[in-house]
Amino acid sequence: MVGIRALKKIWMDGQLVDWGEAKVHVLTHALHYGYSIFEGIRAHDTPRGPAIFRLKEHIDRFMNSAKVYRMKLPFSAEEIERACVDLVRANGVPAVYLRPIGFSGYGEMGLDPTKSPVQVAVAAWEWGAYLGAAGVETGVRATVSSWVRMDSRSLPPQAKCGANYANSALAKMEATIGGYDEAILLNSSGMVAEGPGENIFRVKNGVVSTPPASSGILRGITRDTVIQFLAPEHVPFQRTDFTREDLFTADELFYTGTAAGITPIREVDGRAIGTGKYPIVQRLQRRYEDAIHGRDPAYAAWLTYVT
Ligand code: PPE
Repeated sequence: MVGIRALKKIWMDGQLVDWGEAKVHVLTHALHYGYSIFEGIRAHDTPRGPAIFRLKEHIDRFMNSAKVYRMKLPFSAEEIERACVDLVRANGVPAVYLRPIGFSGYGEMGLDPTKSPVQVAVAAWEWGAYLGAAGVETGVRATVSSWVRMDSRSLPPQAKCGANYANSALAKMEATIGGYDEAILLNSSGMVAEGPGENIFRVKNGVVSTPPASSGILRGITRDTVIQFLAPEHVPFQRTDFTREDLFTADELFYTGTAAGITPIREVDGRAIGTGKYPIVQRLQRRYEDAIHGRDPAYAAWLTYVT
């Protein structure tokens, strides 16, 4: 049972290999201890062919995740960027999600990952709306998780490490088993942090806010994109911590992420958010769609064309 439709190629350790040949051994170190770092990037169709959105920023974050974890990647940022471009071209599908991953490979078992070789791969697949196409239009139903977002003193959330996603998976499963679409995690101080795979924003009285990086979140690239949209939209903005009850009383709430795009939240733990209309979310969604599809020259520098 595979949900993903196989494309032609995967880039693995410096080469494009056939999809079915991108394999690892069962004693791959990262499979046991979660010692992997990864990225999620999207390519979209534009009038000038496929373009990868904010590739450089994603690969910069990838290199920083490796640095935090002392992972010596055998490829440079430029080589991994080129791998992403080559992969989109080789698969011939314009709209894909790209997943660069660095991990401790097959070598030694035991907790010191530096004893195993580091492998790097980039895969691409077609990934629709992360929280459902309807959710993007009408909003999703969220619940505040009983799981606390892991603290930066135990797992640094700004490094996109595979291990962080065990915490995310616990929250995600709890939400879906409870009949919700998605979770919202608080941090160990009880303030709102983020979703299992998304950042979160709040709109109140025309002001947009989002928790600061110090709240223990992944510093999302879509989060940064939305922040950069607010000045030209003439919407005031602040980075500030907010509480669970600030969620309930918001006029609009939304998730951001490469996978999720900009997805409004219509309900938190059975409380309807605002009036059920998303005027600011809709303006941001329009600007985002124009930017990623190459229709807004103001954001041309964010696109890497695959020609
Ligand atoms: N917080 C977390 C924990 C997170 O995983 C993501 C991305 C974000 C915030 C938003 O970051 P950015 O994509 O740079 O705007 N989550 C990725 C993986 C999702 C998955 O299920 O896999 C993603 O959206 O690509």
